[in-house]
Amino acid sequence: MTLEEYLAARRKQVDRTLDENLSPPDTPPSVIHQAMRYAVLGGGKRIRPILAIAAAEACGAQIEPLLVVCSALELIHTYSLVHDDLPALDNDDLRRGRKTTHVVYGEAIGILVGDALLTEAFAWLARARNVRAIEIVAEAISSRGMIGGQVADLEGGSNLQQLEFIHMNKTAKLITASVTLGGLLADASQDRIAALQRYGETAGLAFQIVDDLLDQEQTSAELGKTAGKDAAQGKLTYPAVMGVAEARKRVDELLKMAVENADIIGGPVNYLAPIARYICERRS
Ligand code: GRG
Repeated sequence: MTLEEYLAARRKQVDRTLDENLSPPDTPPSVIHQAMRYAVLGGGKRIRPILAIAAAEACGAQIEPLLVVCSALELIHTYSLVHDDLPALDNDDLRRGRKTTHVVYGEAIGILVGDALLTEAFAWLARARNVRAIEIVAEAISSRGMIGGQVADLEGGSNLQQLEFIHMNKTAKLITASVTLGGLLADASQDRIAALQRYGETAGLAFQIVDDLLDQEQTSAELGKTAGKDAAQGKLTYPAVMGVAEARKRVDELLKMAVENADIIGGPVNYLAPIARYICERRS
């Protein structure tokens, strides 16, 4: 299977899992369930659940029983996008090529959709009956992880160290938790879990540097979200701090480390290295 075929097949499985496990749109009160489905089912690369599935697969697991647990990561990611787009934060009206959830359903429902998705995610994660797996994900998105990164981003920064703190926490920790979750679900050895963590940290940081580069290189239509926001908001980004060429070089260095760790993990079906390349070479 080529990487494109692999990503398309896994995306289809994740989309089907999300559709089948989210409450039907007529569940009372229907507005919240319609809005949750609008937020989650409207596209997206599904990279976090795919990374968890790919990690579990590389460590020898059968993936079908793990789809619900891995898809919980997409609920968490979507909650962060819905809340990030709210007027109090980024105040954005375009996401995944469509109007943002609060623009369609109103701000109050936008807030509650995020809350409901986060809660639903932990109900799905609990199906793994694996307390360590739940703890790893919770820690990654806590005030010492994703939320902390978002707060540091709001406060702004002026140097590379602050920028790396924001990117590691806001983006890389959930990506690292995704691959670690896959390893834990597959009962992987400590050595493999450690390699998955290093893979997640390097591929996760590269993911956000590429996001910074795309924000200034691509159009809103190509990205499906508002482009050029970082510069407009005077945000600290990798290209702003070190220039485009150095930022690309840093992505290449991180990719090399991610691929080395993917190779350590091994396994007969291991798409982690090509997924890291895709993360670094993507155009949206
Ligand atoms: C506001 C709760 C809250 C958290 C804020 C993750 C985050 C932290 C905010 C979301 C906005 C943002 C710029 C996040 C950085 C991570 C990132 C690059 C998100 C976009 O992820 P993709 O490219 O999006 O995977 P798709 O649409 O493909 O799922």
